[in-house]
Amino acid sequence: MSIETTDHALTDRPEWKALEEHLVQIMDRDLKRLFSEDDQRGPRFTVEGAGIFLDYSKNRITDRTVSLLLDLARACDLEGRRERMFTGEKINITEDRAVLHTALRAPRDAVVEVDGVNVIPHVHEVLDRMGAFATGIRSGEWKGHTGKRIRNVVNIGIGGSDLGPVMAYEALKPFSDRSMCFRFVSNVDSNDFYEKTRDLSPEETLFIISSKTFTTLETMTNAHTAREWSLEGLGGDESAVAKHFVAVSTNKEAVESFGIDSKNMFGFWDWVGGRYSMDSAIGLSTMLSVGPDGFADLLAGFHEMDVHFRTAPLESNVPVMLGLVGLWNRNFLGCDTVAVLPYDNELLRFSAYLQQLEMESNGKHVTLGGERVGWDTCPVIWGEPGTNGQHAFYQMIHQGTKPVPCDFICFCEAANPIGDHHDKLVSNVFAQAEALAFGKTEAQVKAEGVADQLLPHKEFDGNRMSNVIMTQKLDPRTLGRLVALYEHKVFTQGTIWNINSFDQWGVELGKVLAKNIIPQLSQSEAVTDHDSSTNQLINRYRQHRHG
Ligand code: G6Q
Repeated sequence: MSIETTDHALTDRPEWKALEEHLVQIMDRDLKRLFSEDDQRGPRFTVEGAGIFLDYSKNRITDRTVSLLLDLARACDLEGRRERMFTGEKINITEDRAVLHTALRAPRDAVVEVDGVNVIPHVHEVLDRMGAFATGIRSGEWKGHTGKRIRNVVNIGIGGSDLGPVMAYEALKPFSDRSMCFRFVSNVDSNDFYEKTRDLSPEETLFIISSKTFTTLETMTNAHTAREWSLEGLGGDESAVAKHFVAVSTNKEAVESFGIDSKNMFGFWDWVGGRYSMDSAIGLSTMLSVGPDGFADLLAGFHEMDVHFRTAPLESNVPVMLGLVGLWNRNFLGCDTVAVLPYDNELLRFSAYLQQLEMESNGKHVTLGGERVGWDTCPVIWGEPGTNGQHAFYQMIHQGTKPVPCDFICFCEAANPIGDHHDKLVSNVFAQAEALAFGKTEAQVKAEGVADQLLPHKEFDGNRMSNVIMTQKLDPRTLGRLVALYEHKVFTQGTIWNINSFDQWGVELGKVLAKNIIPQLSQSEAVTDHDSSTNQLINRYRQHRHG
C-alpha cells in the first residue's frame, strides 16, 4: 500500500491564515449590509454549469473571501488531485484503489486505464447486458418460473447498495413503468422484508440481490429469506431461482455459491465505492423502472457534470464553489450542520442519500498521512423536502441559536403540473432564503403594531446563509447532474481537508462487535465478558426475547 506522506497541516498554510485574518475584517458586515453595498451581488455570486444554476450570494462572503478560498483550493492542489481521480490513479490510498465512478458514465469511446487496462469497454459491456435484461423484463419476454411475467422488482441491498436505488426510484417515479411495482428491502429488521413482500406474488416477483461484497450481514440475511419465500411460493423447485433472482456484485464466487448463475450476475469493480455506485449495475432497479434510455439519460447527466467539474475554471465551477462556500461556513463560521432542502416531493430520499455521500466520505478524523486533523471536517447533513420542513423544523433555522446553512433545491418546471401548485411551491424557496438572509428587525415588527413584550419573540436576526440551486425539471438527466454535483462537492472539500473521502473504516468496529454478540443473545448462561452496561443489556434482552 502506498500511503502518501505529503501531509501539510492545513491550518498552517498561509492561505488558511489569510482566511482567518479576513474573517476578522468582515465579521461585522452582515448580509443586509453586503447586499446594500453592491446591487449586483446576486448576479455576481452565481455560477452555472451542466444545466445547474447556483446562487451563493446569500452567504457571508465578499469577493475577497472567494478569492482567498480559491487560493486555498489551488494550494491544496485541487486541480491536480481532480485529474488524478479522473485518470484512474489510486487515490484511495488506504484501500489501494482507483476512484473511478466517473468512468461509469463516460462515453463508449473514452479511454480510462486502471493498471494499464482500459475499463470503459467493461463498463459498456455490463450496461449492454443490463439493457438487454431490462428490456426482457419490461416487455414481458422474461417470464417467471410458472410462465407469468415479472411485475414486481425487489432490490435487496443496504447503504450504498440501497440509498441510491431507492432515492432514484422515488425521484424518477414520473418516468417509471407504472405497470410494475418496485420495493427496496435494506434493514435486517424482519419487518422490512415482511412489509415489502406481504402483498406480492412470488410468481411475479424478481429479487435483485445488490451487494458489492456479497457478504453483508443484512443483505445476505434478507437474500436467504427471499430465497425461502420465493421457493415456498413456487413449489420448492430450486430451478426457480434462476428466473427470480439476479445479483449485482463484484464477488462472482459468493454469488454462485448462493445459487445465482453468473450469467444472471451484473458486475462492477473495486474502483467503484458503494456510495458512488448508483450509476453502476447497482442501478439495475433504476434501469428496470425508467428503461435503458432513461438510464442512459441519467448517465449522460452525470457525465455532463463530470466534464464541467473537470474543465471549468475553479471560480466558475459549480461543485467547486458549492464546496468552497460550504468549507467557509464549516471551518471559519463554525457551522456544524447543513440542511439540504429540495422543493420537490419526489426528492424525499435525497437528503438521506447525501447524508451517506457526504458523511461517510468526509466524516474522517485523520489526514491522508494518518495524522489527527486539527480542523473540523464534514458537518452533519440533514433535511426533508420543502414545504413540509417549513411546518416542522424551520423554526430552528430561523430563530435557533446557531446558523444552519441551507441548500434550497428547486426546479423551474413541475414533473406533474397541476394549477398553480408549482408557483406556490417555488415562491417558498425564494421567500425562505430571503427571510433567512434579511430577517425582520424589531422596528419592523413594532411598526406592525405588535405589543412590546412580544417584540423579541417576533423579531428575526437574519444574516443566515443559504444557497439556491435551480434547474429546469427533475428528470433522469437532471438527477444525474445533481448527484454528480454533490459527489464533486465532496471531492473538493475532502481534498482541502486532506482526508481520504473514499474509505469507510469507521463502520467496521460495530459490525465486528455485533457478530460476537449474535450467538450470546441465545445462549443459556449469563453473559459476563463485556462492560457492566453491555452485559446488563444483553442479559435483559436474553431473558425477555421470548416475551
Ligand atoms: C458505501 C459503503 C457501504 C456499503 C454497504 C453495502 O460506500 O461501503 O454503505 O455500500 O455496506 O455493502 P455491500 O454492497 O458490499 O453489501
